[in-house]
Amino acid sequence: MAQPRLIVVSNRIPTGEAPSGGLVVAVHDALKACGGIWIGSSGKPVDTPDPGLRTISSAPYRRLAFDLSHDEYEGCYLGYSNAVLWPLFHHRADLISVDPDHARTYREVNDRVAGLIASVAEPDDLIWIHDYHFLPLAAALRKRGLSNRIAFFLHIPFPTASDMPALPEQGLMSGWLAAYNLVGLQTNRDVSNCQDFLRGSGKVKPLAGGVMQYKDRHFVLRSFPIGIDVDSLATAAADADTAALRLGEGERLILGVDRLDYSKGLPNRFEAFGTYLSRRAPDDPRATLLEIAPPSRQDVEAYKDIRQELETMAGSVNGEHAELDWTPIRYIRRNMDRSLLAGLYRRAEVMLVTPLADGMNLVAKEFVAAQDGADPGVLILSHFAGAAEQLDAALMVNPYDLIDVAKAIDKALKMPLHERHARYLSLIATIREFDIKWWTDTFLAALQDLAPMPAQDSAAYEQLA
Ligand code: GDG
Repeated sequence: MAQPRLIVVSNRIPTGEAPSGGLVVAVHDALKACGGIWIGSSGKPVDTPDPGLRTISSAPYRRLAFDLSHDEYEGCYLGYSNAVLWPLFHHRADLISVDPDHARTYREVNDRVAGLIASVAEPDDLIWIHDYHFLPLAAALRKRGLSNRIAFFLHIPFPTASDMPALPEQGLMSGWLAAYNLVGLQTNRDVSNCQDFLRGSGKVKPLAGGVMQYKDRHFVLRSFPIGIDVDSLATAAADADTAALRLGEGERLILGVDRLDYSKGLPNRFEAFGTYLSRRAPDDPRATLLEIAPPSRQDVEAYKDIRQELETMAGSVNGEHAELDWTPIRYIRRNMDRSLLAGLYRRAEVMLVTPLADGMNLVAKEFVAAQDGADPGVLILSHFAGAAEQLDAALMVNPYDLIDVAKAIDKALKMPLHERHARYLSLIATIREFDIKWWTDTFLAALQDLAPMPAQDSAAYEQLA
């Protein structure tokens, strides 16, 4: 069967010549194979936005960007996407900042972007929309009469049915999702949360095999855990030069790598490491926690406090436990070169991945891919990372329980080679089987299997989009 053309929509598109990073490369490969178009925002807001799509490149597929005005960026991106949906979907309804103007701008931007997509889409194109910035996009496309096969993939967790009432627009959510042919989530836990919500909305009836009935039409809800490009990470890790990182004689390396985000549980991690240091036996070797946490979304209010909190916490742990020749926490608040990062994964004996909520967490998978199979390090993983559903051979922890994490650090540092090896073999087999190619292939095959959605009365979509 001929491959239909693919249109991918994501918040950002890579602007450079050579795309890097797992998802970007995977989408790039899929677009190269099917031919098609990648549409995304140009990033920062501009004073006089171009009303149309701007071509960034045309080969081997087209990359088209749309501009956001300052009001659109503030209301849609900072306001609704990152100060309402992101906290709510990460179970932090206490951090949401509700503003009806932001919700309206979010819907208006989605409607405008739908118009831009409709101007380039052809009837047989597969349309693949990424993430929470674009929940109403399919409804806005259907409103314009598009019957294409349209899929949505949510990279972050789906909220629980008890979190959802904090969203003033929750009444629209089932209609937004039902306008897609396929809704992909990271984990089975997300699918079950989404099903609970849809059932509770009274508008959607789950049928067998992930099929959902909404009014007189159907859509499919399934999990597709995202993976990584194992070989490229492993090669980068083996080739990297990390000599600049100097540790004392016998000093052990524990690593953390996260965007600076409250969902990643960084203060808990620093505190748990402090607890480990307090409980450590005097003759245990020294362990240093190297935390790399590049800042993100600094324009959103809730992100301002976390940096302050973390720096205070690092100072307090170091003040209590440092020696003249040892600083237990080294904290780098900067973006690190990808190959150096891969080398650090390989050098670390323990990796701490302790989010309070996370769609998947690619860092956990990258760490395993970077290991030397003959002498692998140990992954400590939060139950609340999506990756926990697949990577149960890691040392699983409750990030809220400081003593649990402290004990896991101690166990990881003392783990004999045969146990490290057995755990590594189980982890790497899963990561290899469900890699990034598996993810794009499986997702697109599932979408291609579905029938286009018959054009409906566009008035039904007017209230949603
Ligand atoms: C969202 C979901 C889901 C980090 N620091 C540096 C750096 N990184 C790279 C890592 C990794 C990526 O950024 C982070 O990915 P995560 O999956 O850990 O987290 P989010 O950014 O929150 O991503 C998440 C993901 O989407 C995919 O679906 O797993 O749950 O929240 O690749 O290596 N890269 C470089 N320098 C750094 O300092 N070069």
